[in-house]
Amino acid sequence: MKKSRLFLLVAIVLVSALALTACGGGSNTDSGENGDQPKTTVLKAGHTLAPDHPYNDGMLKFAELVEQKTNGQIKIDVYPAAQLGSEREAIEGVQMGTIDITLVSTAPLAGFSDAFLALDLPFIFKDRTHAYKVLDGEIGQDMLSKLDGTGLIGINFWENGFRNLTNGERPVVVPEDAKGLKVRTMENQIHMDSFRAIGADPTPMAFGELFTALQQKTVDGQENPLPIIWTSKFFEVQEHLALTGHFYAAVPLLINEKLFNSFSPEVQQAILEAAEEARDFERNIIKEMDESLLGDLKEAGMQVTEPDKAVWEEAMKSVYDKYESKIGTDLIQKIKQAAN
Ligand code: EAX
Repeated sequence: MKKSRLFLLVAIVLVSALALTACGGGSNTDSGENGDQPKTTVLKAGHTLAPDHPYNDGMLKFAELVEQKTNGQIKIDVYPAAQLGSEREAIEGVQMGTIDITLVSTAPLAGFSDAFLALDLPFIFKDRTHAYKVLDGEIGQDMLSKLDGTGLIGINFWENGFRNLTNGERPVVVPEDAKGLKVRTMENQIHMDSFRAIGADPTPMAFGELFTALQQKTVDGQENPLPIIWTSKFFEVQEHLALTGHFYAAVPLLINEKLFNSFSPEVQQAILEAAEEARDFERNIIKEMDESLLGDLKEAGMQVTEPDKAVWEEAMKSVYDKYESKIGTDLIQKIKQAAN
C-alpha cells in the first residue's frame, strides 16, 4: 500500500476512532487473566491454495508480524486449501464477517466490483516491474479504494503471477493449437472471452474442483502460474505446458471493513505495515519459484513449449475492443504507459 494511502487511512481512523479504547470484532475474543490486559482477538484468514504455496507462506508471515506488532493483541489463524470455501465464497464471507481476511486473485472479484477489470486484460503487464509500479502506485491504490463501503477493505496487492496454459491433449505453440480445447478459467468474463478469441472453449470453475476435473478429463486444460501448477500437482494430470504468460494475476489482501474500522489506530497501522512486509516476502518467494520450477516440471514429465507471446497478444487483443468502454480507455492507456 502506498505510504500516502497508508497514512491517510490511519489519519482518518485516528480522528474517527479516538473513542475506541480497544480492539473489537474478530472471533474468539478473550480478555487477559485479570481483565485489565488488552483483549486478544483471533482472526480467521483463508485462501484457496495448497499449504506449500507462497500464499500460505505470506499469510503465515503476515500473522507472525501482526502478532508481533500488536504485542499479541491480534492473532491470525490461517486456513489454506479452500477450507473456508472457494475464492468467491471467501470474498462473500469477508464481506459478511464470517471470515475476517482472505487473499484472492482479482479475477473472481469481477463479480463484486468492476474496479479491477483492467488488471485481468491479456498481456496488460510487460513484466513484474511494470505490474508492481501500477499495483503499488496510484492506479492500484485507487482500485483498492473503490472497495471501501462494500464491506471489504483491500489492503494491498500480493502476487499469484503470470499465467501459463496447460493441457492433457497436445503441444500448444500458436493460438490455433488451442482451438477446441476445453479450458478451465477463473469466473471472469475477460478471461473467458480471451480464450474464446483463440477458438478455445472456456469453462469457469472454482479452483478447488479443478484437479478432479483435469483428472476426469471434464476439462482438457487450465491456466495458472508455475507455483500453482507445481504445488497443486497439475503436472500429474497435465502433460503439456505452454509458457504463454497471457494474464498477470494480482492478489488483493482483503479484510472485513467493519472489523478493521473497529480496531484502534495503532492496531490498524500495525496491520497495514505487516501487510506491506508480508506482501514483499510473498512476492519474492513467487519470483524464486517461477525461476526455479521449470526444471522440476520437466523432470515431472511435462512437455514444455515457449510460444511467441506477441502472437498470442495479437490473437487475444479483440477483448480490449469489447471491454474498453467499460474499463475506460484512459485507464488502460495509463497502465500501458507505466511500462516505460
Ligand atoms: O488465486 O482460481 C485460480 O486459478 C487462481 O489462480 C487461484 O484461485 C489462486
